[in-house]
Amino acid sequence: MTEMAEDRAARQGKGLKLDVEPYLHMYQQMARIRAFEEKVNELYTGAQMPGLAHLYIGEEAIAVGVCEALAPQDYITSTHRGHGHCLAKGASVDRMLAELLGKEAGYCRGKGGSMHIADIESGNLGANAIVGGSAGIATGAAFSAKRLGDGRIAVCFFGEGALGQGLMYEVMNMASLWSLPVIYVCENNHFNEYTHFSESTAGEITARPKAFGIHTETVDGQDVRAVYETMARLVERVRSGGGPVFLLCDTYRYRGHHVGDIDRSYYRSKEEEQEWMTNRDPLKILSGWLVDQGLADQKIFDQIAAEAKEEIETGAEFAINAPYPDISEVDQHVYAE
Ligand SMILES: Cc1ncc(C[n+]2csc(CCOP(=O)(O)OP(=O)(O)O)c2C)c(N)n1
Repeated sequence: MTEMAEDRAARQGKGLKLDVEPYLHMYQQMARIRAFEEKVNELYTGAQMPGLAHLYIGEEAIAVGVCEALAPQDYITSTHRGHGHCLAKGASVDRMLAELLGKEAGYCRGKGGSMHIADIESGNLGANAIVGGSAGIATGAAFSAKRLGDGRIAVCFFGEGALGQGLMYEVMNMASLWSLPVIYVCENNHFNEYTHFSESTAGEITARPKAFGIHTETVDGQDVRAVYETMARLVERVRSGGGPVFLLCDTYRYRGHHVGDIDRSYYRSKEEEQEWMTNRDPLKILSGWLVDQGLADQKIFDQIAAEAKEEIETGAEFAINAPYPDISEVDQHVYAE
């Protein structure tokens, strides 16, 4: 049983109220990610941000539920849709926004942009513009952790589209053979760019890791409590030498594939989007549950949203006013040896 589940059982047994703080913290993390992404959209549409960004709005419960179950020293790798993963693992809003705006204070001195944020201090080995690209990095990190015996584990976030990449199968094979401490977290938001996953992925997704003998579970990616509790159990299993696992999360991105993908009617309906936003929203699911339990009221959620917005606005102001890197360093820090 996870710590939160134990606490729940113990308190319910004694007729005590649940400890609300961990849940409010998860709500706050999701609200921060949403406010961040809304700001990115605003910066893009206001022509203040160069390049594109792929928004994570709608998928927040996965990044938060997963990262809450990890230790600070554990590794993650991320994707082109990576802002939520970076924030959930502890990246700074200021430095992320500075990176998106091409400023020197950014995580890559402004030379990587949205899809290349890495933050070694928080264990984030990097977002990756290559679909499936980070699977090798996460599996390599797990291999190093096992060799060093340092107790770390690695989480590899990826979209279901990455299952079309051969690298995924090479690494799952190695991870299984060598019993590596790695968790493959597949975020199935139903689309690869503008194509429904049923048109690009044959058979059952879960059959693929199972073919390598990898323990596989499925979770509702809109329910942060379910993601957290599943992950906490899986983390314990992997950390204690149980070998790799694969977690399939069912989710949905509310916005376009990227910020410029406005008219989506040719590949999905407005009704479908509305259904997810109304009935499957991760923030509403958690707040609704907390209210039902008598643990919180709407005032708290409004306050958290206002604080998140303020933090993001302050970060954006910092990033907008920050200097660009000097022209003399245009060819520096862009090549890894
Ligand atoms: C190797 C590679 N092929 C194609 C692309 C172009 N591309 C960028 S995102 C994307 C779809 C990815 O879908 P998925 O992995 O499910 O992630 P999602 O965007 O749904 O989060 C594609 C095909 C790429 N970046 N890298």
